[in-house]
Amino acid sequence: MNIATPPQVSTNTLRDAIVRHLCYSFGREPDFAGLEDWRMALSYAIRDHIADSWFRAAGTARREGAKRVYYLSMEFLIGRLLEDGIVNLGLVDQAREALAALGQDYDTVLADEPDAALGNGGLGRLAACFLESLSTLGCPAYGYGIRYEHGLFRQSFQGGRQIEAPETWLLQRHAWEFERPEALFRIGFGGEIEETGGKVLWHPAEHVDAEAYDTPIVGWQGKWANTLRLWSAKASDPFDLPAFNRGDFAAAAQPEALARTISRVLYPDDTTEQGRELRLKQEFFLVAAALRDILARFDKEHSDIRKLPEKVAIQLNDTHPAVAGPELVRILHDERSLPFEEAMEIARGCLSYTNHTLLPEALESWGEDLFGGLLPRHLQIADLIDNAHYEANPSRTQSMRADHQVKMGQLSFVMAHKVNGVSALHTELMKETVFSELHRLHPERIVNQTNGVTPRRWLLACNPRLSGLITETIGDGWVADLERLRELEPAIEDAAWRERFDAAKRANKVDLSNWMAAEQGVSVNPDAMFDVQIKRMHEYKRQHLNILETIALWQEMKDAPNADWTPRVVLFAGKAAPGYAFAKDIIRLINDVAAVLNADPETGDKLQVLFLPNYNVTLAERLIPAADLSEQISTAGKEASGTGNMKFALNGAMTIGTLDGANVEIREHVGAENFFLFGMTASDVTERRKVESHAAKAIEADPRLARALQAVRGGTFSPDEVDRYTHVADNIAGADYFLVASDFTEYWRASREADAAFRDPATWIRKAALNTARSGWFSSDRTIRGYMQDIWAARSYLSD
Ligand code: T68
Repeated sequence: MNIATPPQVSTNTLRDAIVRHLCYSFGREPDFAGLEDWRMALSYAIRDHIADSWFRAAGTARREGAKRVYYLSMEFLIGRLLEDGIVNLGLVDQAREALAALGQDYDTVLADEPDAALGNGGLGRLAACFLESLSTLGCPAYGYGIRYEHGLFRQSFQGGRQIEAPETWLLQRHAWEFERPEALFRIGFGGEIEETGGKVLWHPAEHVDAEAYDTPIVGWQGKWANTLRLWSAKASDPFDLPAFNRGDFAAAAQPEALARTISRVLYPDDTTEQGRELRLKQEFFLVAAALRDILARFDKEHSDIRKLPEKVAIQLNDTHPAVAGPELVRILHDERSLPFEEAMEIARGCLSYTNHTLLPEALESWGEDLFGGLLPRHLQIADLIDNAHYEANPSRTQSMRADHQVKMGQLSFVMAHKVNGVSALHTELMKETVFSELHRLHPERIVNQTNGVTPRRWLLACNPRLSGLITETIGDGWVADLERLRELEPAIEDAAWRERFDAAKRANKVDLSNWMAAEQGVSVNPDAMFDVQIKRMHEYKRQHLNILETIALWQEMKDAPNADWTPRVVLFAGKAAPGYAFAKDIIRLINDVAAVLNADPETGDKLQVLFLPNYNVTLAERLIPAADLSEQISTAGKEASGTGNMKFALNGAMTIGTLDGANVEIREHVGAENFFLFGMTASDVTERRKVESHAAKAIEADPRLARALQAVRGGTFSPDEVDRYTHVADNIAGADYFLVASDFTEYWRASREADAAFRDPATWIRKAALNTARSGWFSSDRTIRGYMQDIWAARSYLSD
C-alpha cells in the first residue's frame, strides 16, 4: 500500500488560505485581525492539509479492514499542536513567509497557542509521543482520553510557595478539534443487577452521555494521520423541566452540572487522593465510551465477534483504564451472550497493559464498597475473573480481591495477553517485585518496551539550530530514522564541526537567558554551565539532593571565593501535587535558597539558582535545547524509565545520573565515558535501607553534607522563620527512605567531575555531541515498532 506524499504547498497558496479562513471562518478582515485571529487562521489553513492526510488514512484503514490500535489513557499531554503540524507537513518556510507577507511574525503567532496540559507528566507525554509515532509509521490507531475542561493546574509562586490556579486552555479558541455530536454514548453508573433465566442484566441508576471530540494527529511528511478522540460528559437529560416549571431554576440545571463534573478536571497525580469516587467515575466513563466506539467500528466492518482480537488491540496506559477488562467481558458475556470463559479469552486477546510505576502507594486499588456501588456488575465480574484465574492456577497465593479491595494492577495483568514495563531495569524489577507471583504463573506475559520520544518535536522542532546542523551534515533521513544520527560521529572528530555544534548550544543558551531576563527578571551568565532538573516534584526524584549539593557548593565557594570555580546556573522546574506537602516544601526551600545565593555578591556570578514556574511542554521545549547538564538523580529502582532524560541526551546535554530507569540504557548507548554516573544501584538501595542509622552514618562521614544540612536546619535560607525547614533536615537525617544522605558524597564527586569536564570545552563538546549521535535508539518510532511487533500484531500501511 503506497500512500502518496501530500502535494507541495506554495507560500502564496498558504497565504491565500490564511486570508480566506480569517475572513470566512472567523469573519475578520485582515486590517482588523488580532494575534489570536491570525493564529486561528493559520491553524485552520494547516488543519486543512492535515485533514486531507487524515481522510486518506482513514479510507485506507477502512478499505483494508485494518487492525486498529486503541491507546486508552487518562492523560494526553499534547502541548501546542500548530508547530507540530507545520513541521510534519514540511511547511515551516512557507508558513513563515506567508505570515511575513501578511505583516505577521511567525514565532509570535505560534507562541499565542495555549499549551494543552491534559496530563500530569511522563505518562501523559509518552501517550502524545506515541500517537505521533503511530502516525509517522502509518499504523492505524486511535488515542482515547477525556476532554478535561481544566488540565493540570497553573503554578505560580508567592513568597516562594507554590500557588495553584485552574488551567483554562479551552477559554482561548482551540483550532484542532472536530466536535462529533453523532458519536454519543450513554454511560451508566450504580443501580441494580437483575438475574433472569440465566441472564444477568445491569440496570444503572444514573446516566451520563459521552460526546466525542476528534483531533487529527499528523505524522512526519503528512503521509498518515490518526485520531485523538477525547470524550466530554454531557447530561443525558440536560434539563429538569418540571423543576424549572416549579420555578426552581437551580434544581433545573442540576443534571447538567453533575454530569459535567466528570470531564471537568484532570486529577493531579496525587497519591494522597486515592479512593475518590469521581476518579473512578472518570475512568469508567472513558473506558465505557471507548469500548462502545471500538465495537461499533468493528461491527461495521466485521460480523464475527470472535474475530475481535484479530482486528482490535487495546493498550491500557497504566491501570487507570483497567476496568476495560471487566467491561469488555460484561459486554461480550451479558450483552452478546458469549460463554464467560470465551468472553474472557477474547477480551484478553485484545487487551494489554503498560505498567509505569513500582511505588506501592501509586498502585491503584479500590475499596469494594465504592467500586461495587458505582459498578455493581463489574465487581461481580472481577470476582468471576479472579475465581477463574485461581481455578486455572491453584498454586496462586495472592488474589486481586483480597482485603475487600479490587487491585487494579493484578486485574490488568490477568486480563492482558501482554504486560510491559517501560525500561529494561523496570521490567526486570516488575518481575521480581509487584508481579513476581503472576510472572511465575505466566512467564511469557511480561515484556519490555523501553520508552522513547518523538524526534520531530524533541529535536527537529524545538532545536532548529542543532537540527539544521545535523541535516546539513548527514541529510534529513534521520528525522524518521533516528539511529542515523550515528552518521554524525566522523564529523564530531572535526574541530570546525564541533565549533558549530557548540555555537548552536551557545545560541540556545543566549535565547533562554534573554527569555529568563524578560520573564523572570533574572539575568544569568550564558557562559556558565546550565544545569537543569525539570520534572514533577517527588521525593524519589530527589530535587532535595540537588539543592543540598548546591548549598554545599555555595558554602565551599565562600570558603575560597578566588578559586577556579566552574560557573553554574542551576535551573529547576516542576509542579508538586497540591496535596503533597513535602514536595511543596522542597519547592519553597529551592526558592528560598535561590533568593540567598543569587543575592550573594561573593558568589552570585558563579552560582545562580532559579526555579521557573509553571513547567509544561512548552517550557521543556525551551529549556532542553539550552541544557548542558541533565539531572537524572532518582533513587535507583524508583524511576520506571524517564523520558526527559532521553530528550536531554538527544539535544546534546550530558547526564549526571543514577543507574535507574532508562538511564541505564542511555549510558550503554552514549558510552560510560560520556555520562556522569554516581550512586547506589537498586540492589544497593535495598541493602542500604537495612543498615541501622544509615543517614546519620552518611552525614557523619561527610562534613560537607553535615554543613549543608545544618544551614537548612538553622534557618540560613529562612531567617524570618528559622525552623521552617527543620522537618526537611530531620527527614534527610532520620528515616531518609530515598537515601539522599547515603548518595550525597558520590553525587558531589560526580558533580565536580562535571565541573572539571566543562572547564575543558574541547572535550565537553565532543562528549555532548556524542550524546546526540548515539541517542537515536530513544526514538518513540523504535518503541512503537516494538509494541506493534511484540504486543499488538499490528502493521504499517505505508511503504516507500
Ligand atoms: C511516569 N509516570 C514514570 N505517572 O514516573 C516515568 N501516575 O518514569 C516514566 O518515564 C513515564 O511514566 C512514562 O512511562 C507518570 O508520569 C503519572 O503521571 C500518573 C498520573 C496519574 C496517576 C498516577
